[in-house]
Amino acid sequence: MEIFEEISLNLQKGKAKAVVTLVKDAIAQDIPAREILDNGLLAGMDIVGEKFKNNQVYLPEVMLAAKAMNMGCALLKDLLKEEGVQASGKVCIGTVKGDQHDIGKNLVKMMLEGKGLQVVDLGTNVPPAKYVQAAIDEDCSIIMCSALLTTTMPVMGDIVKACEEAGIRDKVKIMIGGAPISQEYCDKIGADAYTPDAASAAEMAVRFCSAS
Ligand code: B12
Repeated sequence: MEIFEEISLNLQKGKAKAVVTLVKDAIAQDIPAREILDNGLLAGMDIVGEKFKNNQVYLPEVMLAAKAMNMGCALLKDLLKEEGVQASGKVCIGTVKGDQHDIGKNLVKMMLEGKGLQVVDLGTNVPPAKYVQAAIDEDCSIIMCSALLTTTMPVMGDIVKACEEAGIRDKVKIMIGGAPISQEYCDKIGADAYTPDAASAAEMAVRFCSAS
């Protein structure tokens, strides 16, 4: 069986130890980290997501798969860092209040660090005031918000308003993302940018940091 398929299958079964071993094997075979991520880990997580939607797997299985995903991703962290000129700048990132999904946020964080940006990770379930405080205290040029639930998306609008009320809206860019988010939603709440994946999120962040 191809190694990507083995990673995907073990991730779907929530076998974190096997995923870690396989990812290490793939790295040892000089397979690019990006391919291990896209064709192994993310491919497996896509299938889990589809099965969860169709009630073919339930929450405990998804939690185990998510743990395996995060452990596999951690091994790729340094390898995803890009060679060459590194950007500079500081951003804070978090998953919005009411939302515990952090796999996407962690991937975005990894890509940002890979580009040389400093990242303040606020974790999950982050209320608007905490983003604002972090941006002020840590002097961040970008606030990055992740949401995976349609019920928590509106918190992103609250974050835009909280920045306005704190008088920092012209000093920070606000970027939003997560599976249910779209460019249309970004425009609607007055955020500065939406991108659909972690790599494009990091590219956009670098552009904002170099312009500021
Ligand atoms: C894993 C998972 C979980 C895990 C999360 C574990 C963890 N540590 O993250 C657990 C089991 C805990 C979980 C719980 C729940 N989940 Co859930 N979960 C998922 C699942 C299967 C995968 C999500 C994921 O990690 N995808 C992989 C990552 C890499 O993708 P991503 O997050 O979209 O991130 C990418 C981009 O969006 C982007 N991005 C992400 N963030 C940002 C931020 C910025 C600034 C930018 C620019 C880009 C960006 O870059 C990333 C990489 O390319 C999805 C199904 C799906 N298809 O999305 C459901 C899903 C999101 N969950 C769902 C639900 C309903 C729930 C629960 C309410 C279930 C329940 N009954 O309790 C709870 C909610 C808990 C809570 N309060 O948050 C629904 C949401 C439906 C909706 N319309 O809102 C989904 C869509 C499943 C479904 N189809 O029903 N879940």
